[in-house]
Amino acid sequence: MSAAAHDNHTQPKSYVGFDTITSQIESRLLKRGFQFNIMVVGYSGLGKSTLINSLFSSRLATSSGRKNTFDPIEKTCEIKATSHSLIENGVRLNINVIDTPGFGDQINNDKCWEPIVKYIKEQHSQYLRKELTAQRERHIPDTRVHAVLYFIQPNNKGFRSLDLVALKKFSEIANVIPIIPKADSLTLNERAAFKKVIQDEIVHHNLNIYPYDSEDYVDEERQINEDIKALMPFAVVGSEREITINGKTVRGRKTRWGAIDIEDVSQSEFVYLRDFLTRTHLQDLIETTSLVHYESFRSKQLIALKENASGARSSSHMGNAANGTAPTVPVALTAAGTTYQQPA
Ligand SMILES: Nc1nc2c(ncn2[C@@H]2O[C@H](COP(=O)(O)OP(=O)(O)OP(=O)(O)O)[C@@H](O)[C@H]2O)c(=O)[nH]1
Ligand SMILES: [Mg+2]
Repeated sequence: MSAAAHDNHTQPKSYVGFDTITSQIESRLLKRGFQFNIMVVGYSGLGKSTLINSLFSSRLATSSGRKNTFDPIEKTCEIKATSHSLIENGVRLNINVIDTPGFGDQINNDKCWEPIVKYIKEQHSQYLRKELTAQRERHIPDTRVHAVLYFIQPNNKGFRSLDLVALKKFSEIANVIPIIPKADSLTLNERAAFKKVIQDEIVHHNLNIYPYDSEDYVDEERQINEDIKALMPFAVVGSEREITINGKTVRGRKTRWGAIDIEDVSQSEFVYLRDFLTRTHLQDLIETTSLVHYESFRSKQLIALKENASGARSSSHMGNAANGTAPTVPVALTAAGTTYQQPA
């Protein structure tokens, strides 16, 4: 584009009214509501359900893993999605909480990340199939996973080998946010040291943790992302209970060392995580899922389809991706058997 075309700003002589487009968009979006799909992954009992409930100040998740050592171990990592609708000041947020009980519970955990990867890809695949139909819906229901909260055991050591493999796999296909849960089990010094170990391992193993750099970001957004990266992994304390501290009722926990208000930033980074997920990056998480992760899945699938189609033009059931016709049954998109339950 030439510089002249770029600078050609004209102020209408009288008020036209197209500046209302932002409120027109707002009212349309408000009517539709927003969809946010959040997944929690980590060993049983690390406080996944408690944190989700604390984050959205609602009862969205119940503990679904093993309650005691006598309970049978699930055969595989099962995936359970539940839907909820939250309304705040007229804004409706539909949340799918995707729980992954059984992760890391097996004697051999070699492949326990597999059903999770399959689930994430399957949501992309479903979306793509709907996009490719001749009469596609105006609003394709979005079940793509927008954020994966990955819980690291607060053991003061570092990643286990399963964590490393799982994080590598998940971060290639979704926005991964590492969490140190039950931060009250570490002293402040231990917590700082543990965070440093994790941050170094993330760099050392080249894990692509959200948020990512993008040319589209302005300086301010870049700075926020730098600050977030310096803070990660969020060392949080979760609680669904209310306790009284100095005459004030707060959500907190009573520990051996005293009472903790989970929103007290000197003791828990819960507020930083909540602000990050809801106040600063909610839209970016949704957008990045669509523009980065889904896009990469989509282009790989379409290239594969095109190659298949050119390799077997005579095959009657394949479409021709090159001339834009979608196959009746895109072979590359057919669902592999999964063990998850769809939200109601
Ligand atoms: N000390 C401490 N305990 C916590 C914290 N968060 C949760 N808990 C407790 O840890 C136990 C397990 O919490 P859940 O939220 O059920 O853990 P989960 O990861 O969802 O467990 P599964 O669903 O079994 O995989 C409960 O007794 C919680 O009260 C925390 O921040 N600190
Ligand atoms: Mg749970």
